[in-house]
Amino acid sequence: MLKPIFKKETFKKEVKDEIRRLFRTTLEEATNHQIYQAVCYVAKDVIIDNWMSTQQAMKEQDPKIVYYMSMEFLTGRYLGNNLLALTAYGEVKQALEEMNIDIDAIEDEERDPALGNGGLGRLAACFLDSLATLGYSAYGCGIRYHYGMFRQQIKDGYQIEQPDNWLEDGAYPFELKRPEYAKEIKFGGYVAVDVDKTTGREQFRQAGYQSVRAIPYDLPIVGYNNNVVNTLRIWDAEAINDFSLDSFDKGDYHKAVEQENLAHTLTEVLYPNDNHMAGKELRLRQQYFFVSASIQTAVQKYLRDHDDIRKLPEKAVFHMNDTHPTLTVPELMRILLDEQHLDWDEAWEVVQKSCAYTNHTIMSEALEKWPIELFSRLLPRIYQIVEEINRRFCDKLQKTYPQNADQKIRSMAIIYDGMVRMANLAIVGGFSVNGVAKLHTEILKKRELKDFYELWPEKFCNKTNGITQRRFLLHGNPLLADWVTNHVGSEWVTDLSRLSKLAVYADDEKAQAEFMNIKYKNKVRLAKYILENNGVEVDPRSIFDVQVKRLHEYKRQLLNILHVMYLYNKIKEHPELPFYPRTFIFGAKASAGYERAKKIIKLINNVAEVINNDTSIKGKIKVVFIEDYRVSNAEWIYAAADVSEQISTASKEASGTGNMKFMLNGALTLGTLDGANVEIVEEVGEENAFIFGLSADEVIEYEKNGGYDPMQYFNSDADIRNVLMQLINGRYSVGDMELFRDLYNSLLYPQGGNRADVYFILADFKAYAVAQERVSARYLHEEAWAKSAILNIAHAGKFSSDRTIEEYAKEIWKMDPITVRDENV
Ligand code: KOT
Repeated sequence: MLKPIFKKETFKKEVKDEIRRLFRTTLEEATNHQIYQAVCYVAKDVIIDNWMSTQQAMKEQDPKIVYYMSMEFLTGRYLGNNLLALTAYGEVKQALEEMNIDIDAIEDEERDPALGNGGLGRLAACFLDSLATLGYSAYGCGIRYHYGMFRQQIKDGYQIEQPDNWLEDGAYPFELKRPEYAKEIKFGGYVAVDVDKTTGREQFRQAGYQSVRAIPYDLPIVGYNNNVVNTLRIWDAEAINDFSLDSFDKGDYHKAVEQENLAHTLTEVLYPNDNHMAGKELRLRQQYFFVSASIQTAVQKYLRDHDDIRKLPEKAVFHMNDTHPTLTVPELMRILLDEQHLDWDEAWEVVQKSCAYTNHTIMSEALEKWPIELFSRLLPRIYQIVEEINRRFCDKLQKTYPQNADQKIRSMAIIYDGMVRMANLAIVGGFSVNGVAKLHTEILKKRELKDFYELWPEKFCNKTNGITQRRFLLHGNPLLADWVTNHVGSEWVTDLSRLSKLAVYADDEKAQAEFMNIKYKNKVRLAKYILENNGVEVDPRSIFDVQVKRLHEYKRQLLNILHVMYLYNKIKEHPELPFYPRTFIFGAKASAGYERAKKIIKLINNVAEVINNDTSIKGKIKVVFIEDYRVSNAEWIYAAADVSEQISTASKEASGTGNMKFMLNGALTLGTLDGANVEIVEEVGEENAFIFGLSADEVIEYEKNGGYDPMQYFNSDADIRNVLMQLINGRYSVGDMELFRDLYNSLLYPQGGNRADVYFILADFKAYAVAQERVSARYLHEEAWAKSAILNIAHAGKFSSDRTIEEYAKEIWKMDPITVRDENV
């Protein structure tokens, strides 16, 4: 129900009052940024009421709580979404219009909180949205990085990283600092043992440590139209003793300086690596910092209202978003043993019943392992506990597999070969392991985690990822959202399965024309953005063919751009052949140290430069690299896409979630049978997508046998050979034959221990080109295209994160929702 404060006249007055209070100025004098802040604070007032009501309801109903532990929450902007969730967006938009203010311009004043890299962090944000909307009690637990994902600039075709100072105003309008809930986090030192004189029990404690104070900042997560406001709690670090005289007196000056520095660097920056492990000491510190603060808080909260700590699993579950928060397992053990004085078996039972783990990738370079030396130096007591967990687990393996214990220990031990293996710790320490799409979970069970699956089949399950329709349709594509509502009613906003009712309109000419018209308008909107931000003019009547995601070799942006080069050659050779104009749109950040990925960005930009300036092809192809791809511009990009490029090497993309966002916005998938693409095609039918390339089984089979020979393709296929030669003949590098030689070499020759063409680009090239021809052919028949697009939307229901979260809640977390009363009625 709309809160009275959002009634237009009241709202206008509130905004003006807020501007006066905050900035001592008038609406007429205020900048857009000041108006944005004022609107946030007006909304925040309402949100805080609901926030408190939610806390009250939790007290009364005492639900089980899920703690979603994640190093990344890629929320994107809050204002628009919060207004939508409060069902106040329309009213606020109108009120602003009456004050001559455009709501888009106000929303545009908000910095994107970019506290994540890509899919994994965005998934966490979608999950929080769904948890609140479904009424589950949840805390997101993470880190308040001062600098999130870097801002990307393209200069001379190269990626330049600029710091993302999202807190430049000093604070974020929707956050609340909660110093009263601060926690102390200890690093280093040694483990001291005291013996209790009466019981004879050994008591362990960390001594000689350095510590920092963890300060929580709470961000409200507003459920859709249900008065629920959950909390995303991100932790910042402050020094515990700022240069007290005391330290000087005790000669502890050095320690004081160190603690100050430690606090300062701890939360400074997000590691910008996607699907890659940063084996840096600071990263491990970050992990323990937010895990310890969160687990201490959760235990304390539980004990406020309950007395038996052994029943913690009835009221709390800790979900580990990949292995990054795996220290949850030993940290909870530590608290139960050292602070709650449970014995080992009791403590272990509590831990095993309250921890669950999601695996998001099988890429070997992402597998987290830490050298014992570093781990035990930084976290001596935690290491001791991990060692004991490992000792008991290896004992169990010895007993269970007397015949082949050595082999089992080699693959399953937590500590092995001088390293602590975090995935193994997460699996042993919890009751649940899940993959993020059917194919991915099968690969985990049959290959990556085969031994664990054989030991504990009951721990394994699949939870196919999802996305929130409230951000990626309702907010990102208002024209299509209205159109959908006109056809199936508005219930899809909280029940995406309602979209299936659209299927009857797939053959309806009027519906098809309306859909194509909406798509066209969204393409105009994006074309304008591209012109303003990239200075490239694109034709909204051309096919918008889009690949936006992190830049990684396994995602194969290189396959896409090589194909563009091939098409361009064809058009130059045969200008007389009909060709439906195509705009190839790329957006991708490469990790700062990932040289080959950065080279691919440079190649895309150089190819764009050549093709976009060649008037002889009459604009048949345009290539655009959208700078600084991020959540806020992503919403517009999905809305405008015709073709969704999901072309990873089969078996490598665990799920993908961009694929779902495109589908929901009526784009057709051009992809391999990888990750969730498999399920997308299962839902919509292969005839409404363009599937090509090696299957996961085929890729895995090749890999078992040492790869394949790309040289065969090079030698036997003139098209492929021509394109590859253009990488080293200066065609796209103003004569510089070396610029792209590494890319060329990577496709044809073994490289530093790697096979040639690890990602099977040449093996899939022709199949991809043929699939692209099918795309062009289909687009010639506008009705056929519109029909497939409408069917994609109609079959996107499964891919709501609401469905995913219901599955987690029922099958893993075993939780029930709460209800929060509307204070207005
Ligand atoms: C791994 C290490 C560091 C940072 C990120 C990762 C990571 C990201 N691992 N998997 N992902 C992606 O997670 C998404 C959400 O489940 C998947 O859709 C996607 O396929 C993964 O690559």
